[in-house]
Amino acid sequence: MNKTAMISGITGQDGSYLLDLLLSKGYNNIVGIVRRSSVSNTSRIDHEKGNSRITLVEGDVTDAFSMSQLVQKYKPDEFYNLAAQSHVRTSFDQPIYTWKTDAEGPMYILDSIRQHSPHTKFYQASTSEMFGRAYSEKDGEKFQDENTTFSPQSPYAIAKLAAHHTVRLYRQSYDIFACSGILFNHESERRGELFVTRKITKWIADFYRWCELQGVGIDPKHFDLSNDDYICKKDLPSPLHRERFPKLRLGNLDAHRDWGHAADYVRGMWLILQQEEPEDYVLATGESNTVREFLKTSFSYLDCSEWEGFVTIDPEFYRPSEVDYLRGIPTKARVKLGWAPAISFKELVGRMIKNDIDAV
Ligand code: NAP
Ligand code: F7E
Repeated sequence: MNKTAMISGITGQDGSYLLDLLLSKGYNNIVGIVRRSSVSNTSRIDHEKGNSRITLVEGDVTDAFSMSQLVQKYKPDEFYNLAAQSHVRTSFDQPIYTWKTDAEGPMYILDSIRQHSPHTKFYQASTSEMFGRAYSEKDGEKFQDENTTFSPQSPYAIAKLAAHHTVRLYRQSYDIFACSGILFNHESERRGELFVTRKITKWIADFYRWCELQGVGIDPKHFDLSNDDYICKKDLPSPLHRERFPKLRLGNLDAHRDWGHAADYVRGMWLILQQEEPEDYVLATGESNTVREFLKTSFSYLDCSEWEGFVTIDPEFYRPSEVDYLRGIPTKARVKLGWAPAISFKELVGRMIKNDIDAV
């Protein structure tokens, strides 16, 4: 297929799955924008190292000059802007940096397209975080879809909402094929280790291996759990004895999220750019679970039902403002794109647990 796609954020979770998808679709040139870094940041795409259909170029979305140069040089058929400071908690500590990357970055790219490559189709990674505390209600059920109002609750969500409006403005004002996918949480075996799902599955995998070394199963009966910080093997001289394992430290376990698998969601991104008309779409599973349910399902894969004693609630991981309930209804994507997620919540958790256990 004689098509050039440009991906910012190619080294991230979604960028790496999108790369796999576009290669499978036969794109003959995929240009990935990589930030300069003192150590390699390409581990998620190294499995495609040496593929002549991939060109990696240095660039940063906060640098308008570099965006303009790249768009002018490659004039891509499609531009997927996945680059972002994507961690919500971090955005409270680094709001300006988040704004520059997540709000100004997309504007630089869109304006480069307007000036130098108006035929380029543009995809923006919008987010369910833009809904914040807002929801719609039908028959007593809460949900969000394309008609739900926005009520952002973090610097991250505010920056993403600014970008979302920028996309709409450039589409309406300059006739650019620019679309936003409003994606609900999607995770995977390649998820960053500071997001709650991967933090949980990685901790469980490490703990599982540690238990194996101790010659015991994951069962509270083998442990003294009275210490807030450590899980100690029973019948040892003191809790400071070396045979102890740090507890899993988490914040709010009651937040609801609509979790899907990233491989399904990048397929949706691609479909959005293959339509006749540029439009915005919600991609979600329609199912919402709490962090507590994610924990329960994760531990259940190791036949452990009494996991509470392994977890410590740490105020450090609470946010100044929380998004309590997210459940997306992707009817528009199902009807217009023919999109539906193939991987269930339970399968997602199982895949992440297996991957982390295999990796330890
Ligand atoms: P991720 O794993 O954190 O990846 C972010 C990517 O952006 C990385 O490749 C990162 O590069 C790159 N990046 C950050 N700042 C940059 C800059 N200034 N210039 C160029 N590249 C930069 O995020 P993800 O989960 O794949 O998410 C992809 C996009 O979807 C993000 O925009 C995110 O906000 C959005 N989103 C994600 C979800 C989700 O649940 N995953 C849901 C809705 C929307 P390094 O590798 O060098 O750090
Ligand atoms: O938090 C709670 C936390 O950081 C999920 C990003 O991809 O999805 C992601 O944002 C929930 C929150 O994801 C910990 O308070 C409890 O309620 O995994 P998260 P997120 O904030 O939902 C959206 C759609 C995006 O767009 C973002 O880019 O889990 N939680 N304890 C914790 N969260 C973290 N990170 N760490 C904890 O220890």
